[in-house]
Amino acid sequence: SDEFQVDTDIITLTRFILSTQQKVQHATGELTLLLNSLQFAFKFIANNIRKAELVNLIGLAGASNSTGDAQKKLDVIGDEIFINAMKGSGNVKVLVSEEQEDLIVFEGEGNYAVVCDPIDGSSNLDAGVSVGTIFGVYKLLPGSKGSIKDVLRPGTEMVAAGYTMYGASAHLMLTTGQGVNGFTLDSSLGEFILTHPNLKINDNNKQIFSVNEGNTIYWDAKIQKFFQDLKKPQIETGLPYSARYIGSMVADVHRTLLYGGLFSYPADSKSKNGKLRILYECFPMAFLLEQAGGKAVTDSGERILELIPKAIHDRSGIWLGSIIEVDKYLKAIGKL
Ligand code: P6P
Repeated sequence: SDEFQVDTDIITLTRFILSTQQKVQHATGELTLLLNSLQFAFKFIANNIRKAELVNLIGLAGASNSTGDAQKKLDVIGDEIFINAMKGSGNVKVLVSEEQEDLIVFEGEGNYAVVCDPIDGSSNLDAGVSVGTIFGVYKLLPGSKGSIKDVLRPGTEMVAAGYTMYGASAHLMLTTGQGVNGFTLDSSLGEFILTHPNLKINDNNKQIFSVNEGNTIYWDAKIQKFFQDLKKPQIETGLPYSARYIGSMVADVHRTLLYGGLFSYPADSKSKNGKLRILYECFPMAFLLEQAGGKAVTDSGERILELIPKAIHDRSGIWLGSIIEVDKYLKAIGKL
């Protein structure tokens, strides 16, 4: 027949947020407004990443960011887009960005603090690897006028977190503390559409580990042994684990959320506190994994979300994935 299936009742991110807002007691609609400003930033960044290959935005911008990494033009553009979107939202008071040495305090009466890595994994951009924006949201502390105290807090106090991965399409994975929901950008509509409702991590013992084995000689002996053991035939399956490592946290975590397995970036003798940043890489990913029925711990087996950063660019070792996989690590270090 010449008829074609049209879903005339799609759930956009805006509609989804409004529906969840109605369920949250005393919701003022402010978080809804903030999430709409966030989604604008994601659409604008996605648009620029798409164009990057065409107008050759990729390539060194000359400057270097607060943590000394060589900065790519898209990093600069992503950071500016994000800062302007948060400033324009009218309800963000404090902003921490991986690209900014110090936190930014906006004028106005905003009630939220946002932490973000505007383009995480950007060193892979030239290779066409999926990169992403990672973000977390805190409500300002009671009576706060906006200061560093609003963000040097445990991840358990975040009210929202997630990432948008810019791959074949843009995928937004979002939690506001009631589970994880995934949205895919329909660029012809300019809307994020709900495509992964109430996402739960695949915990069917999918034996994948994801770590940069180039750091093996820098790991402590227990961690070296842990990964050596994963490479042997496992009791449950008679097979060794598969190794999958992209080197872009958003892409590696996205695969872990959808397929299961274990992702890790341990601290080592080269990076004593680990490489990934607590506020805008570890916390948002840990929040998502826990809300999807997974787990996220530090090298010593503590819950990532209970860390309290001392400085806005502090780092931590991190192990995240399905409970069954993270528990194997906890057993290996005698925490279970
Ligand atoms: P390595 C990308 O630069 C990043 O910050 C994360 O996205 C990624 O997980 C990690 O660093 C990769 O680091 O040392 O394995 O190249």
